[in-house]
Amino acid sequence: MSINIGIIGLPQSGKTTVFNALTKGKADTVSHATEGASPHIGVARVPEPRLKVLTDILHPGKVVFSEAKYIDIGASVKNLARDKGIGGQLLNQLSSVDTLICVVRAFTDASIPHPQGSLDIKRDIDSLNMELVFSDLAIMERRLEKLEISLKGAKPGERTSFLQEKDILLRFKTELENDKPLRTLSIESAAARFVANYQFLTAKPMLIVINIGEEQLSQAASLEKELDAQFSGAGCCVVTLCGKLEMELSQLEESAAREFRNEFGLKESGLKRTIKMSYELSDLITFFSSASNEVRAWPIKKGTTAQKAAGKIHTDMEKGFIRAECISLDDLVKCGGIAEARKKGMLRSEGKDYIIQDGDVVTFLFNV
Ligand SMILES: Nc1nc2c(ncn2[C@@H]2O[C@H](COP(=O)(O)OP(=O)(O)OP(=O)(O)O)[C@@H](O)[C@H]2O)c(=O)[nH]1
Ligand SMILES: [Mg+2]
Repeated sequence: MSINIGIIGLPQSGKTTVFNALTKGKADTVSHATEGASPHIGVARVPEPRLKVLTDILHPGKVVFSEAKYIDIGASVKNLARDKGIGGQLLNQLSSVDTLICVVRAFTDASIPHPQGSLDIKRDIDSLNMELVFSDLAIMERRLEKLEISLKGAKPGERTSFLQEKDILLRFKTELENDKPLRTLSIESAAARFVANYQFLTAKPMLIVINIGEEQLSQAASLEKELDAQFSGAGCCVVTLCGKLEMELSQLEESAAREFRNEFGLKESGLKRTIKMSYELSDLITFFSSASNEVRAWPIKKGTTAQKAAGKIHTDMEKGFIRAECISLDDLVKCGGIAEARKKGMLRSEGKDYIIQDGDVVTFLFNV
């Protein structure tokens, strides 16, 4: 499974720059993207220090990290600054992502005019949030109109489910009208099904990336703290990132980049944190597989069963699932190896309904 993260933001906020930094990409940031241009797509390796711990114990020939896919949707995001709101192709592209990254401009540069005429981080976050709310409200209204028509012609057996849907949509609508994004609500399972169906944008986790200039690096932490207090909440976090500098560093050899970072007093963690936060916001946990001389990190949704997790590696493993041999990374470290863990009886044998835990090291046994 790969996780899809869509990058949005006002024009000229640094979306493509941040995209390049995250994915070591080289997409053009000079020319404005044109209407109808195809989005930039790239992947980033998700930082996972536990793979090093695992490698030191198991000495595999190969180590594979989880990946996150980033999509710089580009051109059509211009809609965000206009009255017409999110629609058409942009809405389709946004609906299909798991998580949103919202790039907000904090850097100052006289040669790059701000589309709103002035720099105002909070105003820009508010207006992006509002666009997402409007988009969801429009979807709801369209669906409610259709439901009214369906209700008129409904057979007695169909009425209950239509009425239930209407009820849920009206409830969501009230919350949105009170500026409450759907991600902040605790939604019961019947309603959650509808949310998943409609792919509401405010139901998606969101990472707000504050794109600061080099000269703002010394205020990065305090700015992040201030905005975090105001805008973070359920499924939403804030991070500051020096997009332009990180993009330039991402194009350098690792050793040269390290030297540069030291000079700037720039911790690697800025970029890594952004990747990790966007990954974790997506409600994912990581388990590790170790087989045929390869250790690998796998992303799965919280609550995934052993049998379903096996299917992420290979469909045959899911179909022919027998059992999973599991151990937490902590226990494996204590034992010093798989063989020792087995001897000590620390290697658990789990059935198909076992819920995989973050940090489990798993070997699946299966029939072909
Ligand atoms: N000085 C400075 N310039 C930046 C920074 N981040 C981005 N820029 C510049 O701002 C301009 C726009 O950056 P992009 O990354 O293309 O922004 P965008 O949001 O993708 O723009 P559109 O796709 O046209 O909406 C480019 O000239 C960047 O080099 C920064 O931190 N400091
Ligand atoms: Mg761009």
